Amino acid sequence: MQIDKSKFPIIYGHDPRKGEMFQVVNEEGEIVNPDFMPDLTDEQLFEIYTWLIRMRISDEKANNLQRQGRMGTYPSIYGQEACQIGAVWPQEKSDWLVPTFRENGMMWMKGVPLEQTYLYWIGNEKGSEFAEDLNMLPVAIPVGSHTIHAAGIGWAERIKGGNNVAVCSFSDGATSEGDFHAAMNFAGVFKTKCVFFCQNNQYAISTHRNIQTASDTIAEKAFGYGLPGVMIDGNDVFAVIATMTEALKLAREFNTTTLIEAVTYRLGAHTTSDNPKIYREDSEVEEWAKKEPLIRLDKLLRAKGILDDEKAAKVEEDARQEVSIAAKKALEAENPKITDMFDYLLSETYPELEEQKQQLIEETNE
Ligand SMILES: Cc1ncc(C[n+]2csc(CCOP(=O)(O)OP(=O)(O)O)c2C)c(N)n1
Repeated sequence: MQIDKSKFPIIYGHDPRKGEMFQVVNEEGEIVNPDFMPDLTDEQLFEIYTWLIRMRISDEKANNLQRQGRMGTYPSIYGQEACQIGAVWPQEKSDWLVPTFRENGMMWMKGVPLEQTYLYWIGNEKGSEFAEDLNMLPVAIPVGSHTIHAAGIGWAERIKGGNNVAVCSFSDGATSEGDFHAAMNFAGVFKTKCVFFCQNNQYAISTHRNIQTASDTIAEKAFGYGLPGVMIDGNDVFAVIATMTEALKLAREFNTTTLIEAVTYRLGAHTTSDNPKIYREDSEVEEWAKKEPLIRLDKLLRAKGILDDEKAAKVEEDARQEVSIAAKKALEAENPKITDMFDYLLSETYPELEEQKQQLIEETNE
């Protein structure tokens, strides 16, 4: 079926090759593209604000837990919350989320309780045991590897005549991996029901985006695979929601995968093991900090009379309490048994593995 491109004005109306970047609300909190402002009630706008605060405080808590030696490691989403919210907000519950390791906020919105995400980063496998009805894959640590899984799911959905879309989230560094290119090629050839959502947060650990790829934008890589690509302001939650809404529709109705490049910035460290001061200037961070997603959302909501100091203080207080409870639950959770690694790795065991398991039991008295 021929796509009527005029029905997808964000995706087909903004060409990354011309340097065009889609935005709805600017850094000052002004709606600069009113035709594209998602149709949201005041309650929904407030809910989006609340999510942003909850994510920010949960992030701060995780960093603190790691510094106190109570969490193994943690990848911060500080500064990337608009992407985290906007990528999930328009999804149907039955759509798939195929996340990389920096999607703690997306996973929370998708339905993973926060304490479970904390458990994951504490090192407890229960952190990956999701509810049966949650169409979500576990966190992918190998960079870019999950793009292939997403393409497969999107293909299966098409073959089954299903209506669900596989949303795959990753960052700029993943687009330099072979898996990403195989997945994009597959998505183009086999017309999969996917959205590839790239949070270009400017760094792959210490490698800046400019030395990551020679292409001017990440979005334009889509064209080589016969797919649409669009570059958007990833710090503008409304741009992300509007674009993701269109991309989901394009996948659902026309089996066409969009590559969205959401331009954002990782304000924190790569993970708690990283010291970004070694490879980037404070002045660069300060410049990006002016563009972060909360400032403009706060301004917009206050201008609309939806937010004031009292309401903001209450949202923060509630979030702190909620996050504290989640952390307590995660810290008090039972440790997995050491033999779990044998019991849950393969569906069927074999003699050598059983031998190793017995040896471990004897050595550890577990
Ligand atoms: C295949 C593979 N190579 C290397 C690593 C080590 N590693 C972990 S995160 C990372 C950088 C990823 O950068 P990017 O995709 O931009 O994601 P970001 O961390 O910025 O969210 C690397 C190289 C890995 N996990 N997997």
